[in-house]
Amino acid sequence: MWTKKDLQQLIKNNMGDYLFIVVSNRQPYVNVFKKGKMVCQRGAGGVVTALDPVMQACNGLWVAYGNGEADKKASDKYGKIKVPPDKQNYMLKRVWLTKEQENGYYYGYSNEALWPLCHMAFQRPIFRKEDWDYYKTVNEKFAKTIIEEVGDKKAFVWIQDYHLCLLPKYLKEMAPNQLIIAHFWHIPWPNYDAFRICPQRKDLLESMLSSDLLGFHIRYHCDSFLDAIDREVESKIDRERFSVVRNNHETLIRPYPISVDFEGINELVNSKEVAEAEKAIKEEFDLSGLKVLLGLDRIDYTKGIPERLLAIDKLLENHPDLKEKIVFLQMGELSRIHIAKYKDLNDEINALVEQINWKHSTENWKPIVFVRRHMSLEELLAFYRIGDICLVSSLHDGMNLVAKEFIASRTDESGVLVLSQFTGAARELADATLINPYDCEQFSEGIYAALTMPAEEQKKRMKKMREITQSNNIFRWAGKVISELLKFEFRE
Ligand code: GDG
Repeated sequence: MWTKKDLQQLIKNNMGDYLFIVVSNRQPYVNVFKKGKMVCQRGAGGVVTALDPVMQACNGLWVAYGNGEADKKASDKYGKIKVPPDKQNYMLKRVWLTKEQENGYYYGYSNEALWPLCHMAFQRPIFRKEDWDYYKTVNEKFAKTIIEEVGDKKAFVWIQDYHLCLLPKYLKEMAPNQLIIAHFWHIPWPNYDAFRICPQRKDLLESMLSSDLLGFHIRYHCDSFLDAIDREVESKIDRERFSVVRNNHETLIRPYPISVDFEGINELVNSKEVAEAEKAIKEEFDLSGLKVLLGLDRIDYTKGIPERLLAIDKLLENHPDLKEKIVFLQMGELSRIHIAKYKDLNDEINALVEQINWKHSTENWKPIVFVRRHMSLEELLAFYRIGDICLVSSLHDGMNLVAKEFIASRTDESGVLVLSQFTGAARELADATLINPYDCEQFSEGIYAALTMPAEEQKKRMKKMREITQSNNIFRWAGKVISELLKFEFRE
């Protein structure tokens, strides 16, 4: 089993004098003002959890967009700041963007074109020429920033996600022999019929082939990527080796399923802080005596939140005896709210919650509690513990970490995961109750099966899923990518 220490050791033993650079849109640490004071907060999520210790072990460099309100004040004149605040053992270099650049590159091309293009959620992508121009400008800006830092050294660069698709091409053009590049794609890769509508598809694919290693969550996404290459780019595809050779350069395509810090969650979940948070949540929402169904998502149209609400509605229609016995507690953080579709989704959810609660509520009870707020990590783990069932109903999802966090939090091996078959996580977590979020009847019966599942069966399934999540943990994800990356040799 991979641990944080193994990962640090791998880097210490093999990185030598080479630089290790991580590039992402989102930063690992953000500076904000709290009660008039400047504070430095660690970002949430798997990538930071896995790569922060790696960076600490190798004095690496992390390049990201500086979006925090106090970022400029906290950084030096080059946009640099040593992090973490207490140890200061690696460098974060912030890239500054104008409002127009953020709009075109982040909200526009990344999230109104690429995000809907890659997720089969029947949301039409919008390809605006101005957004594409900003996307190119910003990717080039990231590239120049990295090259400035590299100087005449050699570096391993690990790029994260769909915001920085053109970065491999710019980097290799600027420094052909100094960089070995890995790119991890955190969202699904669509099938060719969906992908081919993208006017910039050739530029995207050709740039991605400038990487040495390209990672997706599951094999199916690797296959879809190779199909796109087959149709669009003149190259030699080796389906056995999962590699593409173009202009004498080989790119390896590999599946690396991302995960969570299983051991870290297991330690923290039994702490005093989590126990206190658990008590507070139970009191706040008056959950005693009720079976609790949980939902937790960024509010995004790919996560199937309306479908989940409709399944609860159907469940109560088909099984009215469940009234006053269950409650569905959904937590949702607002996301990308500047984009019209996200605002509409929010309104749609409000209307559905209102309607379903009105339809089924009794004098002392309503079936749905919908809360929009950000939770601390302790609250998050407490939240996973108070439920009997966790509902993950994405219409399409690269992996879905909520599912894995729920599993990791259930140290007593109780609880049922109801999981969409369209998540990457469904490949590993086959002992979940798998549902199709588009099939309201089947989804609601899945919830009913979960509610009535005998304790012994729950335990059997949860145990298996915990074993899988423990061994396929976040450090394994990072360790596998970095081990492969370290096998490449620099060109002379
Ligand atoms: C993309 C892909 C892939 C949410 N609310 C709070 C909070 N969260 C955390 C969860 C979880 C994370 O946000 C959401 O991760 P997901 O994997 O579910 O989804 P995306 O944001 O869409 O991520 C996805 C992922 O990249 C990684 O590759 O799995 O498929 O779409 O970790 O816990 N965390 C805290 N408070 C909250 O209120 N602390």
